[in-house]
Amino acid sequence: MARTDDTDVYRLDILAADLELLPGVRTKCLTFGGSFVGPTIRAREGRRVLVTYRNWLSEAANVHLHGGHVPADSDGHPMQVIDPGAERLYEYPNKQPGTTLWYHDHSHHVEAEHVYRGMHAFYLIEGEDEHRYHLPCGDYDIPIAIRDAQFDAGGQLVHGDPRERNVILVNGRPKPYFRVAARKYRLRLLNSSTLRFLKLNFGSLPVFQIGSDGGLLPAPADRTGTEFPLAAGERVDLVVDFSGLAVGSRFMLTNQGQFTGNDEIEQVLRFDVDRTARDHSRVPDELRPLPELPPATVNREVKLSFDLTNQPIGLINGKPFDPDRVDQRIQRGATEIWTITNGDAATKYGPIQHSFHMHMTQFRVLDRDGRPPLPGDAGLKDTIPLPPGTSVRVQATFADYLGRYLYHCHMLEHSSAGMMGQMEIVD
Ligand SMILES: [Cu+2]
Repeated sequence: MARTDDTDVYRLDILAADLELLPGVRTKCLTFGGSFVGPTIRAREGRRVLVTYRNWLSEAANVHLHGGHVPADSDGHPMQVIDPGAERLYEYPNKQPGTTLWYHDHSHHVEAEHVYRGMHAFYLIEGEDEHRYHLPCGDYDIPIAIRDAQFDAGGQLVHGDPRERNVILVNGRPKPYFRVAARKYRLRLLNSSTLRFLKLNFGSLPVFQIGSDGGLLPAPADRTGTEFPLAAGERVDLVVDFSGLAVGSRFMLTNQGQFTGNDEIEQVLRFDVDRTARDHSRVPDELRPLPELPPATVNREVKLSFDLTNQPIGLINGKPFDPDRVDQRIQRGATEIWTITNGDAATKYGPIQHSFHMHMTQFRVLDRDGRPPLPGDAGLKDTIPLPPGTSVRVQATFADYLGRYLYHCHMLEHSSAGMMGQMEIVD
């Protein structure tokens, strides 16, 4: 890493690595920087980051900064890949509120498999205002990536039937434990699964939601005792208070299983309280005000569905992704309302879940089927669940950059099968 006055400069390799995910077993992974999860990049609001990725794989790959407001040629468009042996420079201006982003592969048709096999990592932007809130920081600010996986008898990852993905990995480890002090922690949770919806549960521990995908909320929301549903790619930023637990006690974060039976509660991450610690952090009454919501001038309808006649084909407004086709032309600076619908309420396989992710900008959820947004829809969002047969209205402003960006289902096997559209920001 190098630093100049206004820029942090990194080099990272995209490479295969044999890693110990399960105890005593080497698993072949595809990685950023040789680890699973890849290295966390810590950026600061207003300070540029340049990353040059060299691809040591025998196949093309690329990098998408999920939730980042970045120039189009640094966005990891599926057709802008890094060929084997080549490298590519990505520019991240970090001109957006501080938040929890992640980066992952987005190469055409294979993003699901690449992410599944390990190409994902955190990218944290620290806001200029962040020190003011006295949130837990340093050793008490922990990014946690949660996802499922299937391993064969030899310990190798199987990218097959998602219902067989019966191992939950937390930062790349099954059922790990984390030693905590009896105090407040900031936990940044990411669902890094390619398909699975999580429903995370902290039981009776005091939990405050302080942020969502795109940054801090205007005020913390007391979500003690509520579940945290997270679609693949979604994040939630929490302050969790362990101070009521005695030293020596343990606490289990659980998930309500999606594929293994509705009533099964999976153990995700055990917290072992092993010490006390001073805690000057706070859950303040107020956090960062949300940006103004300018009036929208354009309305669009976007419908996600499958063509299940033969091999499933993912569709948006009836068409599979075509990199040579622009589906929505958007004036730079425009504010728009998109009504996004899940058209798969009743397929021959039953109702099918989708999610929605927009590149280039963060949006706000206005309503769901005319009703108020869900608790998880609060704040600035880039990824939301889209249950079968439902519609959600979101509002976004497309500022600063020109060029082609994507919107798609973030169940990555669905986007790999074509459930993606292309927008072009024009003057
Ligand atoms: Cu989908």
